[in-house]
Order: sequence, then structure tokens, then C-alpha cells
Amino acid sequence: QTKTLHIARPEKGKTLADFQNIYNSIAEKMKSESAYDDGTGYGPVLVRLSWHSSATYDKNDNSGGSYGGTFRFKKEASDVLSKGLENATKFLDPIHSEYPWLSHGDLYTLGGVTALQELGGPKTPWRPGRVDTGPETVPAHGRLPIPEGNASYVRNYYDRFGFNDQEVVALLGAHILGKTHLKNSGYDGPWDDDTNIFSNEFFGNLLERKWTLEKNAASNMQYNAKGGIMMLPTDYALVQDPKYLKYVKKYADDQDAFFSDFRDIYVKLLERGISFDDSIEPLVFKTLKEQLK
Ligand code: HIF
Repeated sequence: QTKTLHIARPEKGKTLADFQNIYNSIAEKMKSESAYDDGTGYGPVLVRLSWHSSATYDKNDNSGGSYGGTFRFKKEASDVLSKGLENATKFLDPIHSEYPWLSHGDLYTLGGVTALQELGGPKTPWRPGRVDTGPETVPAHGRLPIPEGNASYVRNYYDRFGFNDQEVVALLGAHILGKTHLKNSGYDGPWDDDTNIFSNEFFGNLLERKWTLEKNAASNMQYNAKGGIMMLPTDYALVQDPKYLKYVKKYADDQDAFFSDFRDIYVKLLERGISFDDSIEPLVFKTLKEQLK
């Protein structure tokens, strides 16, 4: 089988300071538009966009992934499983107008890294070099995961990226951020009371709350707990499978281990399929708070 080659070619002449400027523009815009989605702000939907723009990856032919920035095309963004992400691309459009030299793949992934750090997540090294490709490189719909799946569905799904059980559990911890919306996905509610603070509480909630499988207003089955928080079937699968459960317990007990493992798998997700030359240094950005000091 022929494999698509995605060679990183960073924007010419740009340094850490240039990318930190973009980080700051995104972070400042998040602050000034913090009322979005009943006060959740844009952070979660930016993390989700970074993931969906990487989620088309297939290790078998190295197609899809974040490289080409193809989420900017209707052909990709119109997948019903991506409903709601137009809010994230609209948020980032003016950032791209401010920095037109930045590729869309770099913009979408940097948006996620910025949001993650500003919401209290781990410091996440990021490498530039994605290059816009044309609409002909958009894979057919069908590469995004469905929320109805069980543990073997989740395991099989992430095998397409080459992720193991430990990596899958760590990654799924990002469902502490934001919420599900009936009008987007047909699911309803947040995963936690705090929708915009990154922490290991996703795992604590999975283990400690009393979950009931119920039909929501869109007739989809979801797990609900007191206080109006929820889990998707794919989230709940992590406590139903003993191999996953082991890591759920570990991350619930050890926030540092979660932060470090999450950072590693999130970077891997955002860089899947891209060849980076050794000379391309990972960039580590300061949060807005750190820059005040
Ligand atoms: Fe999500 N995800 N995700 N997800 N996701 C939703 C929302 C968010 C899946 C389904 C959904 C990951 C994996 C999976 C975020 C981040 C990540 C929604 C609700 C659904 C249905 C959308 C809506 O109604 O607005 C499935 C089936 C996944 C594989 C098992 C990642 C690991 C957790 C990779 C990931 O990072 C974020 C953030 C949101 C919240 C968006 C918001 O607008 O608040």
C-alpha cells in the first residue's frame, strides 16, 4: 500500500516569539469572549477542534490527520459528528487573518494547545510545520468515533491511530472539558460542574458517582449522575473493561501521572502522520498568567 508522506515544513523565518504572539492572541480572545456557551468559554470547543482536525488519521496509509488543515473545507467540517465545531473555526478565523502566514493545521492544533494550557492543563510542547493541502486530500466521512460504542469499539477505533489501552484512557480524560449539547450530538449535559478547568476529575467522577443509564430528550442512552453530570457510553466503557479500569484508577489517584501521560498522548494525536526533522524544536509556550510575573 502506498503511504501519504506528510513532511513538516515550518513557516519560514518564524521563531518561538512569533508563535507565542499567536498563542497570546488566542488566549486573549478566549478571555474577552468568556460568556460563550453559558460561561464555559471557547476553550473546550477549541480542544475538540484540535482533536477532530487530527481524528481523520489512518495509520494504514498515513492519510488524514492534522497536517493539511482540511477541516477548513465544508467537505470535512460537514460531518454530522462535528456539529458545533463551526463555533471554533469562526472563533479562529480572525486569528488567521491576523497571522495569514500560519497554516490551518498549525492554527487548529495551536488553538487546542493554547486552550488546554489556559484551562490549567499540562505544559504541552508543540511543533510547527503543517502545510495546507487541497480538498482532494479530505478523506470520506466515517473516520470520527460514534458515542454509542462499547470498550471493544473504543479499543478498535483507536487502533487506527496506533494507540494502546493506557494511551486511550489518558486521552479520554479530556472529557472533563465542556459539555454535550442536544442540538449538536443528541447528548445532553456536562461531564463535571466545572466545564472549563482541566483536571483528573473525569476519572474521579467515573469511579465515585452513582451512574444510571437513561434515555435523553433525543432518545439516546446516556449515563447520568446527581447534579446533572453525564457520561457517554464510550466514556463509561472505561470502567466496564478491566484493562481500561486499571488506568482509570491510576489516573483518579495520581493527577501528576495523568497530566504527564495526557500531554504525551495529546501531542502524539496532534502530530500523527507527520515527519518532523530533528532540527524542528518543540516550542513550549508561557500562559498569559506566567507572562504577568
Ligand atoms: Fe469528545 N465529544 N469524543 N473528545 N469532546 C464531545 C465533546 C467534546 C467523543 C464524542 C463527543 C475525545 C474523544 C471522543 C472533547 C474532546 C475530546 C461530544 C459532544 C461528543 C458526542 C458534542 C456536542 O454535543 O457539542 C467520542 C465518541 C470520542 C472517542 C471515544 C478526545 C478524548 C476525550 C480525543 C478529546 O480530546 C471536548 C473538549 C468536548 C466538549 C466540546 C464543547 O463544545 O464543550
